[in-house]
Amino acid sequence: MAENMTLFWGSGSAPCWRVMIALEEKNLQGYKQKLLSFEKLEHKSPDVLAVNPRGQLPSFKHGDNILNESYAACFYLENQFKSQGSKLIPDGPAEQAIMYQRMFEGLTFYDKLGAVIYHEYYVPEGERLASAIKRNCQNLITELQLWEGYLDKTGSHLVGSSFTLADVMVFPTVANLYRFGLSPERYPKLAAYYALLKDRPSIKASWPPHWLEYPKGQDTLKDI
Ligand SMILES: N[C@@H](CCC(=O)N[C@@H](CS)C(=O)NCC(=O)O)C(=O)O
Repeated sequence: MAENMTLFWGSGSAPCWRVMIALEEKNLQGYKQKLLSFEKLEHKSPDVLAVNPRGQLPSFKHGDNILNESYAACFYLENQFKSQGSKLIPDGPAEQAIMYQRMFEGLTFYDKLGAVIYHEYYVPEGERLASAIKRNCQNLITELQLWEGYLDKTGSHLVGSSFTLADVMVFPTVANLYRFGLSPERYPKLAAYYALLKDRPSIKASWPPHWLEYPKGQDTLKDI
């Protein structure tokens, strides 16, 4: 069933990881895949541009259906393979409301994280402003406190005790926090969430290969 699916992806990219977790959860192993190098600009190759004119990853195809947005691909997979593998959208209105809310808040969380960890990458040295760095860090701290509070209420996963699309979307962001040196002691609920999910089979099977190859990450977030 997965043979007519193709995924172009990059190691460590949270959006790519979301799609890979969803594919695993829906038992869609065996899809065609190509791991591309951002450094070598392989995401701007003709093969990717044919699927995704922005030249971004993930770029995903199922038959003739193109889904090059991670959220779109994950919703599609859940809806097309509803009765296969894990059920990722709960039925209850209260659970669904929290799930949708957390999924989309997850985009803000990812943006605020990106503003801190990619600052040096995007802003040339002479143009970096201490005030912007401070504001970006403060924005990230606000997010971390919010997510600590959410996890404090739910206890384990983002929507109560079952794994949902909210976890598919947000876990890769949380894993990046630790890859970039967040203190587990300062944010204990996030640390417990990370510890709970990091060995889940779908997550383990799709763990970024370069993180396995080079287990030591960066310490960008150590003082956050
Ligand atoms: N909204 C897209 C974002 C995808 C995205 O930003 N991908 C990054 C890698 S994490 C990328 O391809 N960046 C290269 C570029 O924009 O040229 C999604 O959720 O799939």
